Amino acid sequence: MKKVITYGTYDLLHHGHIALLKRAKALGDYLIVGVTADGFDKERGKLNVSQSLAERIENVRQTGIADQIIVEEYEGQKISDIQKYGVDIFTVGSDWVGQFDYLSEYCQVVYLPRTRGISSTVLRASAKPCIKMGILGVEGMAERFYNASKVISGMEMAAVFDEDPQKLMKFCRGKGKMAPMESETQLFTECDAVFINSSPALHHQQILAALDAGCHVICNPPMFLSIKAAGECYAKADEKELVLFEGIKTLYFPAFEHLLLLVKSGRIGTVKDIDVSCSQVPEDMDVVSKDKYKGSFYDWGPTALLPIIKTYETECVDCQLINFETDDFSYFTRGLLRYPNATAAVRLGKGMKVEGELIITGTKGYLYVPAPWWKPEYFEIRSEDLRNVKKYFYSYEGDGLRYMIYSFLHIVNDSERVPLHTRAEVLRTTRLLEKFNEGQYTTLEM
Ligand code: C2G
Repeated sequence: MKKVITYGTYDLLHHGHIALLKRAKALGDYLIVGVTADGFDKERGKLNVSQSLAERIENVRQTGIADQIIVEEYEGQKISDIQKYGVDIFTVGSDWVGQFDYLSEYCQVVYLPRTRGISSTVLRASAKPCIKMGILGVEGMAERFYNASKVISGMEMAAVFDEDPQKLMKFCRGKGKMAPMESETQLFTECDAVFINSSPALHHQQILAALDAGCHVICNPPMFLSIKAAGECYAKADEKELVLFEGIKTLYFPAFEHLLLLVKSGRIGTVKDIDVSCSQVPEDMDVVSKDKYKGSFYDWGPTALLPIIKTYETECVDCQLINFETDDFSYFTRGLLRYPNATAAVRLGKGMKVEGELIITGTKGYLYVPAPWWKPEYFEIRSEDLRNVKKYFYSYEGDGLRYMIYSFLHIVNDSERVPLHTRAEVLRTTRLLEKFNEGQYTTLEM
């Protein structure tokens, strides 16, 4: 009996998939179909899959062509499947020519012609309108946001505005469809959604204006500097039925999502302490140090507080901050946070370098993420018996920003979807930022 294997996502199953499955089956007597797990698609950068694994398996099952369906969960699984099931032929569509030649060491590799004119991407695009996205402010993250958006279907980068006309024109150069706008108002009118990439001091007014004009908002952290601003902006988002999303990219990395779930499941027992460090020494420190909102606590606070706020799920009882500063700019912030039954410590540097690791300490063990933990690829769970270290490996595509943009888009398209970052969590961070903004900390001269 000749065994054939093929793999795919099979999102919104269409006649191109079916033709491929039929041709694959015709190559032998028994067809195994590997359907990609959601996590695997995410890791290989395929972010816009609309159907769940269960639905996609059901699609394939209903064709009646597959003799066996398996799930493809990780890179490298193909070799192990071929050996495990005694496969004679591996096949896949011609869009993959050359990419699976390495499997010919294990079985015959056949690339079958792909059906023209149909794809899941086309079907997804016709199912949902394309979101027109704008950018407000061309400095910092704007370039990376623009680049990451290119790989995401269902949205197009349409317009941009910056107060500085020269910087605006420079940003638009070479970006075909990106139209420079004459004002903030024009930007909000032209777009369905906007990335607010300005100084935190401007966020409050800009968010209100964007929402008023009917734009969904994704905003650079920290989104708010006061609880009052947060309250007003969320009320406006509710009134207009629009999404207001704080864009902290760490939260959407596959590894980070998983480590939070492991901690929640009690894998390291009850969490009693969290130690978080982040730092950056920018090349243009002279320029950066002129803007107080680029200082250590404003810049790193929302990211550093994420693992703490996500794990403790309750209000901080006491927070002591010590800040090294000159002329209102903070270079280093050390914080000690007390929760009803647990503690946390942060060390945040801007123009000062610390070991950027994350340690979540529990009663049974601890979770360790090496630097830079905010772009996690790897972490360990360690316990008393040091031989018993469990290691977790992940990968991410690009610089990781695409996972965040994709989550934003998902919420924009599906109002029932629960955001990963809740309002209560944003407010808990805002409370600490407000305290800091009011100067409630101890100062040391830099
Ligand atoms: N296909 C096709 N014609 C189309 C579209 C897709 O023949 N118009 C084929 C693809 O070449 C692939 C299969 O249908 O062999 C499944 O396609 P996808 O669901 O897009 O999966 P893909 O990302 O190609 O995954 O490990 C996963 C595999 O590498 C392939």
